[in-house]
Formats: sequence, structure tokens, C-alpha cells
Amino acid sequence: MANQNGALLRAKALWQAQAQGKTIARFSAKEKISLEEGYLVQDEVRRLHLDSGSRLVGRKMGMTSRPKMLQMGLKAPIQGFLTDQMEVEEGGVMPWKNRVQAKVEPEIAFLMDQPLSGKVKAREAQAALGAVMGALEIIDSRFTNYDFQLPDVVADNCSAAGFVLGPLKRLARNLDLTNLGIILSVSGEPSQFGSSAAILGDPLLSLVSLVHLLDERGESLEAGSIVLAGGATAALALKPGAMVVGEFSMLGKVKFSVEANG
Ligand code: OOG
Ligand code: MG
Repeated sequence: MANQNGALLRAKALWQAQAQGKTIARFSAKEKISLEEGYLVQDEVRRLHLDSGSRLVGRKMGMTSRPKMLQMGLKAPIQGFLTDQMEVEEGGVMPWKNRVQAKVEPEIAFLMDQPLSGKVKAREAQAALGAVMGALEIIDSRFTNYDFQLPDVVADNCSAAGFVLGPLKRLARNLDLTNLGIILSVSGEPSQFGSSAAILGDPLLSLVSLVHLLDERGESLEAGSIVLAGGATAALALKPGAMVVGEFSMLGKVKFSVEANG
């Protein structure tokens, strides 16, 4: 199934599962699938999003921290895309419609001031930054019980389902992001505690990795893009009615709630 037709079929299976609020078995359960094939499926998933009227607004990194690698049993950083439709307004309500097994995780987000491409160095990535924000990512795997291998989850756009951005902090290039404390609370209960250090030792290195991963596929990062650097803690399961708050040293709070009657 290495051809584009195979990729499109798999993309449609993921797209339909999402539309129907169902999950499917991972592709690798049936036949071998390579990482590159996973990315070809993700390309088709992206096309389906864009054809349905969504706009590409940024990128996300996955598996960039030990807590996430341990939780999911996977080891290599991966990348996916973000659309305008995925954004949940800060303080807003996320509809439960079509959500199946949603989880939330705290992340550091960047807003790019300048584009980045090729084999960039950390120094160049830092100089291209516009703003940095505390963020919450909502993931919702289209694979039953989050049972997947790396190529499957890449195909499924790294489980991307939504994101919430905290207040913009300008002058990101002057901030030290290496050890910001993070608390994730669900419905008033502080439940996960972490540090931005969990993200490859420095979230900036996640940005560097992203640009390298994009470059391997002939892509680059545009100015104005949002970048999610990856979950700093293990993800927590969401339920209808949940109230979620992420608290970040220096970057402030970011919150949303989940629609009550799913
Ligand atoms: C895959 C998505 C990984 C992260 O921040 O590491 C990810 C998953 O956990 O389902 O978003
Ligand atoms: Mg994430």
C-alpha cells in the first residue's frame, strides 16, 4: 500500500472515523507500514482538512518528552499540522461532538516571526521567534485505545484534535524557556506537574527538530505559524464537563472547559 491511492484510502478511513465519532484499528495491525508511508497518509489527511475549508495555521511536535514517550511507549519525535478549526478560544468551551477518547496535555507554544527552513541551528531558531505562550493540546486518537505504532500515529496527524493558546508574551527570543514550572489541573484538582525542561531539555530544541523533520520532507516553517513543542507531562483523559487549567511560570494561565452534555 505504498502508493498514493493506499495513502488516500487510509486517510479517508481516519477522516470518516473522526466524522462519525468512532475509532479504528491501527493500520500496522494488518500490514507493515513505514514511517514515510505514515507521513504520506498524513499529507492526504491534511488535504482532506484543507478541502473542507480549514486553514493551515501551524505545526505540532509529538513525543518530545520522556513523560510522553513513557506513556505511549514510543521514542522518536514526530510532527503534524494544526488548522484554524482546531483552535479552542482561551477560556472557551470545547464541543464534545465527535470527541471519543480525548486527552489534554500542557505544552509550550511559539508564534513564528520569521520563516525557518533547512538545517537550522538553535541560535537561528531563537532569532526567528515572535512570541511564546503556555498552551494546552487536546489529542484524540482515531485509533481504538490509543493503540498505535509510530507510523500509525504519524498518519493520524499525531492524534491532533485541538489546542488552546495562553496570553501572548512578546520578546520570546529574550526569555529563558529551559525550566518553566507547569501545573495541569482538571476540575479543580492539580493533576500533573512538570517543567518545560522535559521537552528535549529546552522547547527551543523541539522547534529546531521540527524544522529538520520538515526539511527531510521538502517542507519548511512559515512566518506567522504556531508551533506546539510537545506535551511536557503525560496526557490526562477528558470527560464532558471537565474544566482544565494550565499554569506556567512566567507565561501565565491558559484554560478551557469541555461541553457538559456530550
Ligand atoms: C500522540 C501525540 C503526541 C505529544 O505532545 O507528545 C503529542 C499521542 O500521544 O497520542 O502530541
Ligand atoms: Mg502534544
